[in-house]
Amino acid sequence: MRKMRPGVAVLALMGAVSISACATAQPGGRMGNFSPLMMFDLDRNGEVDEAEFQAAKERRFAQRDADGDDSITRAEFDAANERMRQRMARFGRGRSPGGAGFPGGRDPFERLDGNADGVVSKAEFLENDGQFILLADSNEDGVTTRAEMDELMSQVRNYAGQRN
Ligand SMILES: [Ca+2]
Ligand SMILES: [Ca+2]
Ligand SMILES: [Ca+2]
Repeated sequence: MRKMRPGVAVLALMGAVSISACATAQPGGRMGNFSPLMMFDLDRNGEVDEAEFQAAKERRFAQRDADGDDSITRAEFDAANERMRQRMARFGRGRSPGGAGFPGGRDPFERLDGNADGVVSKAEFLENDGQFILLADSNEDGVTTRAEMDELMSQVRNYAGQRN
């Protein structure tokens, strides 16, 4: 019995994973082995457990909260994304992953901003960031493995292919 359906939930994820979907569309590049799991796999052992997931979200929040006031403005969020784009460009990717809009529809900032007040609080970020990690944990053992993430990614790609 499969818990996950490649439908609404996957569609909701597509904004979050659009960067990796672009990366895997270029299998010959050096980013061909990129997985969104890596953004949370702090010890690089190929899986993310619950404590690591929380720690990674704390770190990701701190990376985006440039002025350290425990909230992320749109400007801070955009600046952090720009830094990520530049880092990915150094990995040899010619195309900017942020340039093509968000195939999932919703802007990632709006998805994080739960109460839509234009600012992402730390509580909102910790609640909403990286939900695809939880969704990918198909056997619900609290650990998301690279294989589980690859499975989710292939479902997202299949679903995107059906829509195009
Ligand atoms: Ca890990
Ligand atoms: Ca801030
Ligand atoms: Ca699992």
